[in-house]
Amino acid sequence: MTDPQNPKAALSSDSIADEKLRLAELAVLDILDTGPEERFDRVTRLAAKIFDVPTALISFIDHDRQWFKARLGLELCETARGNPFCRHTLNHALVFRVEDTAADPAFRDNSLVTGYPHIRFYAGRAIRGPTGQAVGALCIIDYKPRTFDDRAQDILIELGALVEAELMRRPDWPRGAGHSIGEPGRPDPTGVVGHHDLIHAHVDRLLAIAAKVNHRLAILHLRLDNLPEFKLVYDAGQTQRFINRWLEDLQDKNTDLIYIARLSEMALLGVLDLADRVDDIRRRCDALRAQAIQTADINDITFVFNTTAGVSLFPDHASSAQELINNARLAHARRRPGDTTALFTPLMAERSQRQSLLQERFMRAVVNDALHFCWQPIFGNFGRTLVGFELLARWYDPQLGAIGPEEFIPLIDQQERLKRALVVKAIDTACRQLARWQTRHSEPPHIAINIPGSEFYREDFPDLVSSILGDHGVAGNRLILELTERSLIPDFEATAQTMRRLRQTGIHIAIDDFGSGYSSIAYLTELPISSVKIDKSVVQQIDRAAQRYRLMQSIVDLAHGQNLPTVAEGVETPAQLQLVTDMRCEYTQGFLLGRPQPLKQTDALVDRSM
Ligand code: G
Ligand code: MN
Repeated sequence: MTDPQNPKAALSSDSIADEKLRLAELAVLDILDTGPEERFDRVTRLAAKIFDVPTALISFIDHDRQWFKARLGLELCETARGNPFCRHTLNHALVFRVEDTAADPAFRDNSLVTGYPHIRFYAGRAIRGPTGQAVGALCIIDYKPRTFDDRAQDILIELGALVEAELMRRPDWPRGAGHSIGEPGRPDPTGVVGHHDLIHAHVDRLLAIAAKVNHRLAILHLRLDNLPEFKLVYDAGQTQRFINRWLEDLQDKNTDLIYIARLSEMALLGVLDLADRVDDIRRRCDALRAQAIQTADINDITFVFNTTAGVSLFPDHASSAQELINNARLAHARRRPGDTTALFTPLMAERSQRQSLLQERFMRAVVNDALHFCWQPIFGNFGRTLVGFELLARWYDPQLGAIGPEEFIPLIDQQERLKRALVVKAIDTACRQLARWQTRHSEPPHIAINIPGSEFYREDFPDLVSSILGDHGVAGNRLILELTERSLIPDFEATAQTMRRLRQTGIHIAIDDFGSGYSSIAYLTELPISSVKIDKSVVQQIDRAAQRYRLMQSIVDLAHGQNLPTVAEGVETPAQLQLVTDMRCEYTQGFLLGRPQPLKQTDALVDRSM
């Protein structure tokens, strides 16, 4: 007769085992030890009438007691929490019932059955707080056995929903100092199913209350940047305890920090009650971040967390927890280098939307092999001879149009596999073409390929290039690998070593975009490179700004001092072409002489010129 202890009917142990989370939820509701209220008494009266029972109760389960908010037909105002009726109810997804306690060995010896109030029949439905934690129960009790069918169960479930709705209707927040409603101490929340749903629901409730009392909230995405350092020294248990202590401490010291939770290993979510302040939000967040020094009594650990934060505001930036949390995370991800706290702006969302759209469509393009290459000719400045091409990756999306590498390369920066695929495809395309050209021309044009630093520095990169050259039966001496100065690491010895290994197969190396970044003379003097490509940001200004003209001239002279020829990139006007030629710059690549073009035109140009 006892409802079978069917594990499927019971809630997952995750959502009930965490007593601390449950109690935090109860604390938010702030209902314990409040006086009787008509809106709850109404439900117990209704239940008693519908089921024709002498007793109906609404109770909340504190850590050591069961406390009654509404009680009809019962003298007690609280009982010890250990009683099995409420324990089962809390654990039960639907309705927990015992139709006859005297016939049920699990209950017949219980003191609430053998003594006051002599329960013979019990049916209870868990009451959940806003984030889904079972905080209490609505139950009906009789002193004689009863049957309880599915229809009765449905009604009790509905009545329970009424109680829950009443609970939500309490505009009792925010309160004064020391009102901690967070749930810091949740052990390893990462990977707990539904954890983020709980957090969202919790924050949503805070938003609803804030809207009612006209308060502004700041949603913080806080990152513990140097947590890995801590974990190098301390084990998982110590780390967990330390962070919990730190979070509790943070809440104790900041009464306006009304919620804090761990979103993931490294990231925390904080909610600050700004009341009607908003002007000093960044200062307030920085102050909060600065409280990172913690001396925990666990093994006398002292540690300073380096934290960075992204912040979004309610109601300014969004109205749902989900969006606000996303916005705060976005603000964090898009903060300027060096900034420790960044406030969300709508522009960030726009950019990120375009980026996710691009990302998604780009992945599809890669899968469908829809990337292709264009060939931009490079000419000698003395005699206007065709000397080679730069192979440029292009992506044409039917909806978005042509998208240049400056936009799609950053999309794959974190995607090693895609980057490698793109590089292999470029080298393969170049070698295949060289193989064809070398059968027709004694002096085929050079082909230059852009190589990302992360690929270049891979241990097996020189071997990869050699093997592709071998596949097509071509020598390396017509291939130029372009490396931007930004992508090179300051370890000249390591860089030079890789370059020397590549040079052994005859491959040339060019420094690309020279003059656009932290141009180092050492790149030109200490590395075994073959040419220097001068960035278009320099070249395109030489006919307008004297200072750029002098910079260009210095770079050319510097390169010549090392016996390195130069390529002027981005030449668009005859005036620019004249000036770079006068400077004795050897080669030109730019729209004036040739745009990036498809292979067919490239082949025709080669056949005409060579
Ligand atoms: O930095 P890198 O050498 O990879 O630069 C090549 C890029 O520069 C290509 O995307 C190409 O389309 C672009 N480009 C080439 N010539 C010109 C030019 O004359 N003007 C402009 N604005 N861009 C050019
Ligand atoms: Mn290039």
